[in-house]
Amino acid sequence: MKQINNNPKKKIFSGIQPTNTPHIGNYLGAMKNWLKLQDEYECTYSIVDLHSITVRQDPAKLRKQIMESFALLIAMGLDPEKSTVFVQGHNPRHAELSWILSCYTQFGELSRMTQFKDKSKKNSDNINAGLFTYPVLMAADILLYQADLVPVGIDQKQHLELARNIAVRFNNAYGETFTVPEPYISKSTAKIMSLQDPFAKMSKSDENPNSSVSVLDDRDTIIRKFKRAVTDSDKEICYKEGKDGINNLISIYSAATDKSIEQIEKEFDGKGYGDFKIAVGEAVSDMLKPMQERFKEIIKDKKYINDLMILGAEKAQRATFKTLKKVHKRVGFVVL
Ligand code: ATP
Ligand code: LTN
Repeated sequence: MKQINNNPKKKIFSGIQPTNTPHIGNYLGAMKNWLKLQDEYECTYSIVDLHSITVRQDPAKLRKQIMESFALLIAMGLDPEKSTVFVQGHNPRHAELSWILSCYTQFGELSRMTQFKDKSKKNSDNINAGLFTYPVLMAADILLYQADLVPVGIDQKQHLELARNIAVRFNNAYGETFTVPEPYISKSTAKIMSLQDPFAKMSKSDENPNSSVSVLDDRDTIIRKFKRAVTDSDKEICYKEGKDGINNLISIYSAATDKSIEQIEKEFDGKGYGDFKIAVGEAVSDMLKPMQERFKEIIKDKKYINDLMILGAEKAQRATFKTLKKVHKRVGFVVL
């Protein structure tokens, strides 16, 4: 008899590019939420290697970073049995659905994507077609797994909006095929700013190493980077308009310690920026320590990582067979 599940868990999909070691912006803006959601939802998390080659990568370095990013997700506490943790390129259905959805996406829509505009300015010698169609691949990632929710930082909101539009357009043309996904964005950590420029997002591709804290930085490096963080010439540690550097540090400290802004303002009442910056560095280092220790163990065991990648690939492929077949039928392909 067919089992009827009246209360299926809602589905989550998210991804991170293996372009560099994740920074605390990636961790607080996205990855930490991934962990929080894994018990309540059916989660699928991916190292999106296909996305990363829209910008030139050194092959040996990319391979190492895919292994490391995957190991970090496990070290962070994602459970590969409970959730699906996999490398995007290990499930060929992403690229296949991406092609189909690109025929349901307008050139004008893609031209409006602010990340495309920013990245083409930064990589003016390599404005390739992949950089332009990248949001379609992201839509395919999400829609292929029928995700209800997508935990990301605020910079991905526009891409998610596009994924929703593509889903609605396809559903309207062919009948219900895709779940229309919602963004899941944590307010206080949606956009962690650069430590060197509080008006720019902390970014993996920033050339200044002092602008971001990698999740694998050691304690001394973390504290040194926070000590050098650009703030203002004021003295008061409080969260208010115009104090962008301090506001960013308060958000980071709050996320690392689970203290509220009021508690933090009270704690540092009468103290100077110097003390506060050291406290933020220490708190961030404490937050990252368990993950760093597990990472050191996992990364030594290549077979373990490989086996988990195979498990993830199998689960990802199994989860997407039905949806892609349905899409083929709906558009009129001959399904064997
Ligand atoms: P780049 O800046 O080089 O494009 P990235 O730092 O944005 O890279 P991604 O792998 O593209 O890294 O992003 C992974 C996740 O981290 C996404 O959900 C993204 O929204 C989130 N994220 C990235 N930067 C920040 C940030 N500064 N604050 C909060 N979340 C962020
Ligand atoms: N585009 C995202 C990474 C990404 C993603 C996804 C995030 C690729 N596919 C699907 C959420 C869901 C980025 O550059 N941060």
